[in-house]
Amino acid sequence: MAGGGPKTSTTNANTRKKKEVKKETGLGLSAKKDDNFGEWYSEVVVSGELIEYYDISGCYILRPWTMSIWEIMQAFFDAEIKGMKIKNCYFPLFVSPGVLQKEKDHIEGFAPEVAWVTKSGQSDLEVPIAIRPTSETVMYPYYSKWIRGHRDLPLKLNQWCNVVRWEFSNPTPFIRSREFLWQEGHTAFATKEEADKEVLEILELYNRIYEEYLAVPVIKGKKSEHEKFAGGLYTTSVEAFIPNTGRGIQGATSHCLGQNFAKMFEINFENDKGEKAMVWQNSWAYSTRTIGVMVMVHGDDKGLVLPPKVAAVQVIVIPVPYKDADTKGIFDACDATVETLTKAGFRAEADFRDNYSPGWKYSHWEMKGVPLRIEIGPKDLANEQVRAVRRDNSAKIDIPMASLVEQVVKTWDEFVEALSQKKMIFAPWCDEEEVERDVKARTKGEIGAAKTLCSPFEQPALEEGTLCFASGKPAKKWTYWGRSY
Ligand code: 87F
Repeated sequence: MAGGGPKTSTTNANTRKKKEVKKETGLGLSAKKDDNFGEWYSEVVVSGELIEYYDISGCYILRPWTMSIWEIMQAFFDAEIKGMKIKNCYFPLFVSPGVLQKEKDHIEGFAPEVAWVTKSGQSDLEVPIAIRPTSETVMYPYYSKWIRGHRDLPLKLNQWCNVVRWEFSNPTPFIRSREFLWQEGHTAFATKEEADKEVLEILELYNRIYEEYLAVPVIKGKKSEHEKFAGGLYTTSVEAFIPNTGRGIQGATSHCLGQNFAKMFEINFENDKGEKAMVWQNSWAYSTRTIGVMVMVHGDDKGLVLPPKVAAVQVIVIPVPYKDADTKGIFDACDATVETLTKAGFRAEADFRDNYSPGWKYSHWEMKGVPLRIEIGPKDLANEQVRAVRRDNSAKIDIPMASLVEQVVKTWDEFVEALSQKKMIFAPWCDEEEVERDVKARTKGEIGAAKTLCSPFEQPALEEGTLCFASGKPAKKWTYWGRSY
């Protein structure tokens, strides 16, 4: 490369300078995502306050910033599976060696990864006890006990838990750790058709976690015979791709186990014809690996970039007071902004700490990946506006305080008032074209005629007896209104 020498030395000098800055302020990453991806990832999960390293290799502390992401995805998935009549349960962490050996074939390849408890205090246990790497062998003896007749089916259980796999290859936070959190679903059906259907329904939920919550594109598909879970009949998965490493990564799996485990654990039932039959089983899981994939895909040289749906803080409001500015006015405007956003359903916070400069706070919240920063300084206060800066693309826009969020109106007077304040309006409407035309005509004038923007697909509940803001007739739907280009 032409001019490689001087450029390299400048880069070195820059890196050194960066490192010094990092030391002084504790901010900034010393590795760049495109130059040294591995180093960048290790730094960003710690500096973004997701992870703290621990003194046992391959184990990591999941800090609150991580747990809030996990809990948001958990709330979604848990509600969805409850809607599918899957029930939560909890089986013990420990596995007796007897049952673990029972399904030798499937455990064989995995055996080196099983961790064992061999002592209590100073004395050796009579029989060592395994720690669950997954719970087939823990749960299925009880499936055999609980399932007797076709009326006991389907049996659909899930548990949210930790599992331990004593990995020897290079540990990576979230992606490959010796202990991780997951949900594991284990279901049993009378027919293969029911099992097949569920495999795909669960896979679609995994697809939605990645695409809707983590904004990571994935491919749904079926694993080859070679790559499938050896204990099962077939494996489906969602696969993501990490552009920086050029590697694919398994995002979650949904297996049809067929009748292999039913044979091993004697999970039989009397079918509706009075004959003895074997159940068809599925198992499926997604883990905290999802968070690692999201960090790898979206993070940049300034730190994490969190998708709004999973960010614990979606909007961070930062006061920018100058020496002789109206500090109280600015702080009050920050408070009011947080209140407006919170009322509208956003997770918003203000950073009022007086021992950090606004610049430091910008870097801090960028490192943590908060999707939107709102700055309020003296000029903003004077103009009754805020400055909004997006984390993902650094786009900056000034937004009038009045139009930060849409205004919900119920009456004509409220509508006119909101319109004069240049707000976007959300109102119950009777859905009659004549009324729509009438609103346009009545608002025509200096501020410009208002029209319908759209009725969102996701409709909030419309309480019984709600009236149209314009006609007073029974409202049929919620609709956005405003002046439009
Ligand atoms: C490690 C040690 C022992 C993966 C292991 O994917 C056993 C295993 O069975 C093991 N690592 N597996 C496969 C897990 C299969 C299956 N279990 C339930 C899932 C979804 C959830």
